[in-house]
Amino acid sequence: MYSVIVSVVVVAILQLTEARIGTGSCAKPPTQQNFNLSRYLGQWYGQVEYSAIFNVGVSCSRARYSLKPNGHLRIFNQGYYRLIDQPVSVEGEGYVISESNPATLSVTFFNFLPAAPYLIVETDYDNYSVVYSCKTIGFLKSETAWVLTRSTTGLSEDTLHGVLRRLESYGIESNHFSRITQTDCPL
Ligand SMILES: *[C@@H]1O[C@H](CO)[C@@H](O)[C@H](O)[C@H]1NC(C)=O
Ligand SMILES: CC(=O)N[C@H]1CO[C@H](CO)[C@@H](O)[C@@H]1O
Repeated sequence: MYSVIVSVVVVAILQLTEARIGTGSCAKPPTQQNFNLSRYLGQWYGQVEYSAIFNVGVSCSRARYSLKPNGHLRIFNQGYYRLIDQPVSVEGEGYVISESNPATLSVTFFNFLPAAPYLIVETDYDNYSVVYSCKTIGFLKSETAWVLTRSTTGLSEDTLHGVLRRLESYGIESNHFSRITQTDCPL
Protein backbone atom coordinates (compact mmCIF):
# COMPACT_ATOMS: atom_id res chain seq x y z
CA MET A 1 0.00 0.00 0.00
CA TYR A 2 2.78 2.37 0.98
CA SER A 3 4.55 1.87 -2.36
CA VAL A 4 1.28 2.45 -4.21
CA ILE A 5 0.85 5.78 -2.44
CA VAL A 6 4.45 6.72 -3.17
CA SER A 7 4.08 5.95 -6.86
CA VAL A 8 0.79 7.84 -7.09
CA VAL A 9 2.46 10.86 -5.51
CA VAL A 10 5.48 10.55 -7.81
CA VAL A 11 3.21 10.32 -10.86
CA ALA A 12 1.17 13.30 -9.71
CA ILE A 13 4.40 15.27 -9.35
CA LEU A 14 5.56 14.02 -12.75
CA GLN A 15 2.33 15.18 -14.32
CA LEU A 16 2.66 18.59 -12.76
CA THR A 17 6.33 19.06 -13.46
CA GLU A 18 6.28 17.67 -16.97
CA ALA A 19 3.79 20.25 -18.10
CA ARG A 20 3.95 23.98 -18.41
CA ILE A 21 1.18 25.82 -16.70
CA GLY A 22 0.10 28.94 -18.54
CA THR A 23 -2.92 30.96 -19.44
CA GLY A 24 -4.83 31.20 -22.69
CA SER A 25 -6.00 28.47 -24.97
CA CYS A 26 -4.26 25.36 -26.23
CA ALA A 27 -2.52 25.37 -29.60
CA LYS A 28 -4.36 23.54 -32.37
CA PRO A 29 -1.61 21.95 -34.43
CA PRO A 30 -2.50 19.69 -37.35
CA THR A 31 -2.07 15.96 -36.75
CA GLN A 32 -0.36 13.30 -38.82
CA GLN A 33 -2.36 12.40 -41.93
CA ASN A 34 -3.28 8.71 -42.39
CA PHE A 35 -1.84 7.89 -38.99
CA ASN A 36 -1.00 4.19 -38.66
CA LEU A 37 -0.85 3.13 -35.00
CA SER A 38 0.88 -0.21 -35.73
CA ARG A 39 3.83 1.56 -37.31
CA TYR A 40 4.02 3.84 -34.27
CA LEU A 41 4.46 1.03 -31.71
CA GLY A 42 7.75 0.18 -30.06
CA GLN A 43 10.49 2.14 -28.40
CA TRP A 44 10.99 5.93 -28.54
CA TYR A 45 13.53 8.21 -26.84
CA GLY A 46 12.88 11.80 -25.83
CA GLN A 47 15.16 14.31 -27.55
CA VAL A 48 13.56 17.55 -26.37
CA GLU A 49 10.65 18.26 -24.09
CA TYR A 50 8.51 21.29 -23.24
CA SER A 51 10.04 22.07 -19.92
CA ALA A 52 8.25 22.62 -16.70
CA ILE A 53 8.41 25.56 -14.36
CA PHE A 54 10.49 23.38 -12.05
CA ASN A 55 13.56 21.70 -13.40
CA VAL A 56 13.45 18.37 -11.64
CA GLY A 57 16.33 16.88 -13.52
CA VAL A 58 14.71 14.07 -15.49
CA SER A 59 16.96 12.42 -17.98
CA CYS A 60 16.77 9.34 -20.17
CA SER A 61 13.03 9.78 -20.86
CA ARG A 62 11.72 7.03 -23.06
CA ALA A 63 8.37 5.66 -24.07
CA ARG A 64 7.35 2.21 -25.17
CA TYR A 65 4.05 1.75 -26.96
CA SER A 66 2.33 -1.56 -27.40
CA LEU A 67 -1.19 -2.77 -28.11
CA LYS A 68 -3.45 -4.12 -25.40
CA PRO A 69 -5.84 -6.99 -26.14
CA ASN A 70 -8.70 -4.45 -26.20
CA GLY A 71 -6.98 -2.52 -28.99
CA HIS A 72 -6.00 0.35 -26.71
CA LEU A 73 -2.48 1.63 -26.57
CA ARG A 74 -0.34 0.67 -23.60
CA ILE A 75 2.09 3.46 -22.77
CA PHE A 76 5.10 2.71 -20.65
CA ASN A 77 7.15 5.79 -19.81
CA GLN A 78 10.51 5.63 -18.09
CA GLY A 79 12.96 8.22 -16.95
CA TYR A 80 15.73 8.76 -14.50
CA TYR A 81 15.38 11.29 -11.73
CA ARG A 82 18.83 12.70 -11.05
CA LEU A 83 17.44 14.58 -8.05
CA ILE A 84 16.50 11.43 -6.16
CA ASP A 85 18.88 9.18 -8.11
CA GLN A 86 16.07 6.83 -9.01
CA PRO A 87 14.54 5.42 -12.16
CA VAL A 88 10.84 6.24 -12.43
CA SER A 89 8.31 4.54 -14.63
CA VAL A 90 4.64 5.01 -15.20
CA GLU A 91 2.13 3.11 -17.25
CA GLY A 92 -0.77 4.68 -19.03
CA GLU A 93 -3.39 3.83 -21.57
CA GLY A 94 -4.55 5.64 -24.64
CA TYR A 95 -7.18 5.19 -27.31
CA VAL A 96 -8.15 6.88 -30.54
CA ILE A 97 -11.17 9.03 -29.77
CA SER A 98 -12.54 9.05 -33.28
CA GLU A 99 -11.47 7.01 -36.31
CA SER A 100 -11.91 10.12 -38.43
CA ASN A 101 -9.01 11.60 -36.47
CA PRO A 102 -6.66 8.64 -35.85
CA ALA A 103 -3.69 10.70 -34.65
CA THR A 104 -5.63 12.19 -31.72
CA LEU A 105 -5.64 10.00 -28.65
CA SER A 106 -6.99 10.34 -25.16
CA VAL A 107 -4.43 9.27 -22.59
CA THR A 108 -4.74 8.60 -18.90
CA PHE A 109 -2.09 7.56 -16.38
CA PHE A 110 -4.07 6.95 -13.22
CA ASN A 111 -7.78 6.69 -12.85
CA PHE A 112 -8.05 9.75 -10.65
CA LEU A 113 -6.03 11.94 -13.00
CA PRO A 114 -8.06 13.46 -15.82
CA ALA A 115 -7.48 12.06 -19.27
CA ALA A 116 -5.50 14.35 -21.52
CA PRO A 117 -5.58 14.67 -25.28
CA TYR A 118 -2.46 13.37 -26.95
CA LEU A 119 -1.84 14.60 -30.46
CA ILE A 120 0.66 13.04 -32.81
CA VAL A 121 1.49 16.17 -34.75
CA GLU A 122 3.85 14.50 -37.17
CA THR A 123 5.82 11.30 -37.43
CA ASP A 124 7.67 9.33 -40.10
CA TYR A 125 7.49 6.23 -37.80
CA ASP A 126 11.14 5.27 -38.45
CA ASN A 127 12.99 8.31 -37.11
CA TYR A 128 10.95 10.78 -35.14
CA SER A 129 7.59 11.77 -33.74
CA VAL A 130 6.21 15.02 -32.37
CA VAL A 131 3.63 14.83 -29.61
CA TYR A 132 1.56 17.68 -28.17
CA SER A 133 -0.70 17.44 -25.16
CA CYS A 134 -2.66 20.30 -23.68
CA LYS A 135 -5.61 20.65 -21.38
CA THR A 136 -7.36 23.73 -20.09
CA ILE A 137 -8.52 23.97 -16.49
CA GLY A 138 -10.56 27.11 -16.09
CA PHE A 139 -8.42 29.94 -17.42
CA LEU A 140 -5.23 27.92 -17.01
CA LYS A 141 -3.70 25.48 -19.42
CA SER A 142 -1.38 22.61 -18.79
CA GLU A 143 0.72 22.04 -21.85
CA THR A 144 3.49 19.71 -22.87
CA ALA A 145 5.22 18.53 -26.04
CA TRP A 146 8.02 16.20 -27.00
CA VAL A 147 10.17 15.31 -29.94
CA LEU A 148 10.70 11.57 -29.72
CA THR A 149 13.20 9.67 -31.79
CA ARG A 150 13.86 6.02 -32.51
CA SER A 151 17.55 6.31 -31.67
CA THR A 152 19.19 7.78 -28.59
CA THR A 153 21.28 9.98 -30.90
CA GLY A 154 18.18 11.88 -31.98
CA LEU A 155 17.59 13.99 -35.04
CA SER A 156 20.34 16.09 -36.56
CA GLU A 157 20.35 19.72 -35.42
CA ASP A 158 19.06 20.88 -38.83
CA THR A 159 16.16 18.45 -38.87
CA LEU A 160 15.31 19.26 -35.24
CA HIS A 161 15.31 22.98 -36.01
CA GLY A 162 12.98 22.39 -38.94
CA VAL A 163 10.58 20.52 -36.65
CA LEU A 164 10.74 23.23 -33.96
CA ARG A 165 10.12 25.95 -36.57
CA ARG A 166 6.97 24.16 -37.72
CA LEU A 167 5.81 23.86 -34.11
CA GLU A 168 6.43 27.57 -33.64
CA SER A 169 4.13 28.26 -36.58
CA TYR A 170 1.39 26.35 -34.72
CA GLY A 171 1.90 28.45 -31.59
CA ILE A 172 4.03 25.89 -29.73
CA GLU A 173 6.98 28.01 -28.68
CA SER A 174 10.35 26.48 -29.38
CA ASN A 175 12.13 28.39 -26.60
CA HIS A 176 10.19 26.32 -24.07
CA PHE A 177 11.88 23.12 -25.16
CA SER A 178 14.83 21.72 -23.33
CA ARG A 179 17.10 18.87 -24.25
CA ILE A 180 16.84 15.46 -22.63
CA THR A 181 20.10 13.70 -21.81
CA GLN A 182 20.19 10.20 -23.27
CA THR A 183 23.65 9.13 -22.24
CA ASP A 184 24.73 7.16 -19.15
CA CYS A 185 21.19 5.93 -18.55
CA PRO A 186 20.99 3.57 -15.57
CA LEU A 187 17.61 2.19 -16.64
C1 LIG B 1 -0.26 0.00 -41.01
O1 LIG B 1 1.04 -0.51 -40.87
C2 LIG B 1 1.10 -1.92 -40.84
C3 LIG B 1 2.53 -2.31 -40.47
O2 LIG B 1 3.46 -1.67 -41.30
C4 LIG B 1 0.64 -2.47 -42.20
O3 LIG B 1 0.68 -3.87 -42.19
C5 LIG B 1 -0.78 -1.98 -42.46
O4 LIG B 1 -1.18 -2.35 -43.75
C6 LIG B 1 -0.87 -0.46 -42.33
N1 LIG B 1 -2.28 -0.07 -42.39
C7 LIG B 1 -2.70 0.82 -43.27
C8 LIG B 1 -4.17 1.13 -43.21
O5 LIG B 1 -1.97 1.36 -44.08
C1 LIG C 1 15.99 11.32 -42.66
C2 LIG C 1 16.38 10.07 -41.97
O1 LIG C 1 17.14 10.08 -41.02
N1 LIG C 1 15.84 8.95 -42.43
C3 LIG C 1 16.09 7.65 -41.83
C4 LIG C 1 14.87 7.18 -41.09
O2 LIG C 1 15.03 5.86 -40.62
C5 LIG C 1 15.23 4.93 -41.65
C6 LIG C 1 15.18 3.53 -41.04
O3 LIG C 1 16.05 3.44 -39.93
C7 LIG C 1 16.53 5.24 -42.36
O4 LIG C 1 16.73 4.33 -43.44
C8 LIG C 1 16.46 6.67 -42.91
O5 LIG C 1 17.69 7.03 -43.47
